[in-house]
Amino acid sequence: LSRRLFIGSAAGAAMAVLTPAFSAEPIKLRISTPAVEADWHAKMLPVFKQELEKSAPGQFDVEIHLNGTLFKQGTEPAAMQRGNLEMAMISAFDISKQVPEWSIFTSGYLLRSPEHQVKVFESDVGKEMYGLVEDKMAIKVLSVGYLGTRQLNLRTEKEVKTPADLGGVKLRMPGSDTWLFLGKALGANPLPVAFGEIYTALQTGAIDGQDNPLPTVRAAKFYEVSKQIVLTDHLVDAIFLSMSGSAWKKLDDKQKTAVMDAAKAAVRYNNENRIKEEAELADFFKAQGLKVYKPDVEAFRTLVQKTYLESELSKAWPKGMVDRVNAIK
Ligand code: KDO
Repeated sequence: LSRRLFIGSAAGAAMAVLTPAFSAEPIKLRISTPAVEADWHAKMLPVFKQELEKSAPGQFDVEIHLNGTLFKQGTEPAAMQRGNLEMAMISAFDISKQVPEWSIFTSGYLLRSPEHQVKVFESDVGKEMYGLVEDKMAIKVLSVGYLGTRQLNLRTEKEVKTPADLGGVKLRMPGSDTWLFLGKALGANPLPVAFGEIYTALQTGAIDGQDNPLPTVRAAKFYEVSKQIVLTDHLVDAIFLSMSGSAWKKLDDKQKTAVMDAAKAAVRYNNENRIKEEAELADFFKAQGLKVYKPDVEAFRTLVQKTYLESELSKAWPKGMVDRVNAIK
């Protein structure tokens, strides 16, 4: 109604441009993710929506698309860059395709814990690295969420103590070079498979195993088609709640603050719940009949760190960045 009142009035038209908060049409924010409904990074999206509705009533229309139904896993950054999607939760692996400096965060055994992850991204390191994403990708990172610590989950029974025990093991990884590199660094034979196809691939034996944090192994029910979980702790993984630069630029300052605060609230909800559940899940999987055990983590850490430091990937890491990340306590 308010919009119709502006029609034909020059002053009204100017006002409509200057004060987007009064626009009758809420700003559409479509979020696309491969996450399944029961996982914490999916459950945090309604929190984002509710928080935004509280602080900016009627100004946003948040649409949540799960299970990779709107955009396929890994295609979200390009969709945001083309203006076809407003928001997504992207990984360091997605980012490093366009910003090679970011492959530092795809490296196994660098970040030490969820607390370390938060501190790193709240520090100058985070500011600098987010700046690269804005400059090179025109994507605004709103906040970092803890996806969990990645572990191995196998349908085979052979015990895994060291990287050598993964020789010839067909380990599903998401479909990009940096992900496959991680699988290889662990000693396995990595195969690219989309997240939505893991369950069937485990069930049919197309793959021997996959890696994901324990809350995801529960939420996506991978444990139903697995015999063992090997607690390698190989990657303290992150998901970056992000907005396309073009959508971000259209917001006024108040709306930007509302979006940032809602993102922080959502991520806080994710982190608290995920960390709590992650600590309890080994018992749950054991009760489901799986073997759950720690391998020789030092053997994995030593090999993986060496492999990354000697790789082509590490040549793109900003100078001194590993030391700066390590120095954050
Ligand atoms: C996966 O495909 O293994 C992964 O964990 C990779 C993440 O970057 C992220 O895309 C995640 O899947 C999805 O959000 C589904 O949980």
